[in-house]
Amino acid sequence: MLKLHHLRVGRSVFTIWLLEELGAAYEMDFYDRNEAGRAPPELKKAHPLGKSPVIEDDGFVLAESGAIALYLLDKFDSENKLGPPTDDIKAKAEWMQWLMYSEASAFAPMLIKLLLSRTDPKPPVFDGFAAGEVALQLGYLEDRLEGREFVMGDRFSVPDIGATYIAQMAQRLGEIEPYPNLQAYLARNMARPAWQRAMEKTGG
Ligand SMILES: N[C@@H](CCC(=O)N[C@@H](CS)C(=O)NCC(=O)O)C(=O)O
Repeated sequence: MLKLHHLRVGRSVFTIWLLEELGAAYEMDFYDRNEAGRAPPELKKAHPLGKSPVIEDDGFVLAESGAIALYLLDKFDSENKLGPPTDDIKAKAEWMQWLMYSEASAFAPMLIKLLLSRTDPKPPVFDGFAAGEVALQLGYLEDRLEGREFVMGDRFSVPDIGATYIAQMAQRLGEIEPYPNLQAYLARNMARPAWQRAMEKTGG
């Protein structure tokens, strides 16, 4: 059976959410962060980077949320409920852009902001960069969600999982307040039964 290596608390819960959306059969190994908030060394037995999520499927090991998501779609989404549009290469490319966006452009400024929240005094160069970039990325998502229920329109699909991760980070960092579309989007996605099941299975 497919196994997910899940580090508490972190982005692998979003892979669990996808597995739940897909109705996939899977098992989990759980890991807890150390006092410094880092992954324990045992996770390196699953994958050399020692990060989570990592999946194992019949001896095949795969890291990176986006790549894992595409593999899970190929394996479990035969009706293409959560995958890209298939009849228009531009719509498909746009879907890919949103899939990659959360781990690429959006994540780095959020991580800098998170690290700064644990730093005192804050180096002005980093502080200024993070403030501007977080506003740029969250403003971009906010504009994208104007008149749209999900990032690709009226259909929930895999890029919404990463975008929800960014929205949740924004909320945890106290940055979401100026963005009403993003707040409503986060609430809407976290009300989904599959998200609720992921919360129950991981303890939140
Ligand atoms: N780009 C990777 C990032 C993986 C990653 O950094 N995961 C974090 C959890 S949110 C982690 O394992 N951190 C533990 C550490 O670096 O010690 C992905 O999308 O899966």
